[in-house]
Amino acid sequence: MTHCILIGAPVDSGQQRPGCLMGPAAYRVAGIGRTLQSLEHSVEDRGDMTPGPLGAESTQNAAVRHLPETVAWVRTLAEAGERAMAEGMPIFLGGDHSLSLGSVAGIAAHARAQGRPLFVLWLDAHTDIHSVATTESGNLHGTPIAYISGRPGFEAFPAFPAPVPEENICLFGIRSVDPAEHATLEASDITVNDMRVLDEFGFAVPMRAFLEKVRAANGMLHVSLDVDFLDPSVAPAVGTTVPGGATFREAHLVCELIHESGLMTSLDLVELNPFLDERGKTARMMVDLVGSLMGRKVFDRPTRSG
Ligand code: NNH
Ligand code: MN
Ligand code: MN
Ligand code: MN
Repeated sequence: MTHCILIGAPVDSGQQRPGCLMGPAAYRVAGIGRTLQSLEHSVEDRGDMTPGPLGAESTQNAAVRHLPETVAWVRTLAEAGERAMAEGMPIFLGGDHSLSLGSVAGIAAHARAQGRPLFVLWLDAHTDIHSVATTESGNLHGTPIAYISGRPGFEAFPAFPAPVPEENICLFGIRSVDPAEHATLEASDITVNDMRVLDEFGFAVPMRAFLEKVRAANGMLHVSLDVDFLDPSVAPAVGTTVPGGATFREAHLVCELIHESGLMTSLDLVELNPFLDERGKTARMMVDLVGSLMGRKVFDRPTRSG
């Protein structure tokens, strides 16, 4: 049994299509609390966070939008995340992906205090490794991987507490990479499981390889699940759909493997835009995936082959 701490993060400032701020409400309506309770977990809903007072942060990059608001969210969510880690498993209900600038900062601070390495699994169509200084779209939801891996360009933000080593980061489901991101990743030790890799090896083999690395290091595992990891046919409610994503079964398999590993210590659910949904379909899909991540299965049996 896990003590699940729901943290509403109605962040909408990291991209330009309003609606992600309705995400936390949609997850509650779709039954995230009931789903977790039905799996025998205890659930504590801390409600929706609000960002602290805005500062006067600025950047040379004129494209960047909502910098002070994003920095304010980072402070609020980092504090909420660090506090929740001491008491259970934080589940951040987003909100766009810029919320992970804050959630992972808080979790990294906790992991450092515990003296344990942190690993990050990024389930996403995108690599989100722009820096504030170089993003061309100016949408800060495209930057968290750069911040958490300790890259430069985040002078306006609180210093990242304990940068996550590149070898501990796994991007999974990738199929949309901007040129600057491509160059950064080519020169890094971040694992990029793009769809080409997943088509050839399937989802299970690369996922197990990463989970084994986490286990061998006695690491903590943060999972960041972007709605656009999924194929638009099963998850239309996201501003940045990209064709060719994880199917219903592939996504559940990934979640089941993560659950069986017993390694996940925190979770973000990001980019759901309920305004774009079809009668709650995507919100329900995401809640169902949380069910698989937290132990729902058809039969209880050892599932490793052999
Ligand atoms: N790479 C693009 C940008 O920086 C898109 C990022 N959009 C996402 N990320 N949805 O997951 O604007
Ligand atoms: Mn705006
Ligand atoms: Mn993302
Ligand atoms: Mn994405």
